[in-house]
Amino acid sequence: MTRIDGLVRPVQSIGTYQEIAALAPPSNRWVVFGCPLSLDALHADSTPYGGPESIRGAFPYFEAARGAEVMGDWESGNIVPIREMVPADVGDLELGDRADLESYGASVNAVVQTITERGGRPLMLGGEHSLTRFSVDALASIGSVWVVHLDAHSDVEIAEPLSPLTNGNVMSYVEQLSNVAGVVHAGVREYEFGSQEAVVDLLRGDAWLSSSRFGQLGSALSKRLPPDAKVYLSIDIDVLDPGVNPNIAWPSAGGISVRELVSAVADIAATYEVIGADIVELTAAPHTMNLGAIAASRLIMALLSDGRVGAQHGKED
Ligand SMILES: [Mn+2]
Repeated sequence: MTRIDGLVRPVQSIGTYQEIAALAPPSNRWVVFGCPLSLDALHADSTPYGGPESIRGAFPYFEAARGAEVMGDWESGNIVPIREMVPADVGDLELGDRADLESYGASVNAVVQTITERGGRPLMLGGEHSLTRFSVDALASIGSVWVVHLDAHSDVEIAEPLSPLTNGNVMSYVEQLSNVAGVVHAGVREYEFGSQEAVVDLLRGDAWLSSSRFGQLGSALSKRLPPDAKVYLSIDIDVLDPGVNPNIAWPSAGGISVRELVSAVADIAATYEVIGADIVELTAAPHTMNLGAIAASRLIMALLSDGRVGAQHGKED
């Protein structure tokens, strides 16, 4: 029996709540877990720990199904059996008395390892982007993985040696993991500061798509990734324009639309074997509708359906 301290049953679950010790999902079924952790002081005018709860609260779809057999998606035109999409939800990893990121991260690692050992696919809802390092590291038994990173910020640190892990340099840590074949980044639009040589190297790297080039992600991936690539998708919800998602710590204007993001995620999920994912950096919005959580619920539908839901119908490349 697996025992992971700190997993608690959420008020509302996405799919079927299961204790992780009893987890036995059908093969490749998604398994949701929440990480209500924020170490970022800039989560100022919102509740920093409320991301996972907000996403679950904004996810109405399986309640809406009420015993229906299938669901039709206007965007893709696809009709999908609902039972194939319903994930297990093992709850939220509470901070409890953990003192630091490393000990919380060790629990994230244990949750992801347990999910993959039981044949499931982990979907982490956050919370801190820094936790992606622990989630990807825990996939080592699956073999080599490509990370697709969607974010307003590069999340790399160009100075050496690296500072301790934060949500601002997490991709520098992810790139160093021995099971990571490569990282492709898209949606980036914030500024980079550093030495002439380091900034030139970073901005001319061909694994980077700025926000205005986000629509080229599909072709950029097909040039770099083998067709049988295993993909881990890390979505920092601040990749969306802050006009459609203000519930974040580091807003950056000039972002992409919900439709562009959902469609890109659906395309990736339909094209590659997505073995795990995270949707991170969402904060709660106590006094307003949580727009980022509403967007996240559609991203989750694209993932749960392996891209059968959310891609734009009749789209031209
Ligand atoms: Mn980030």
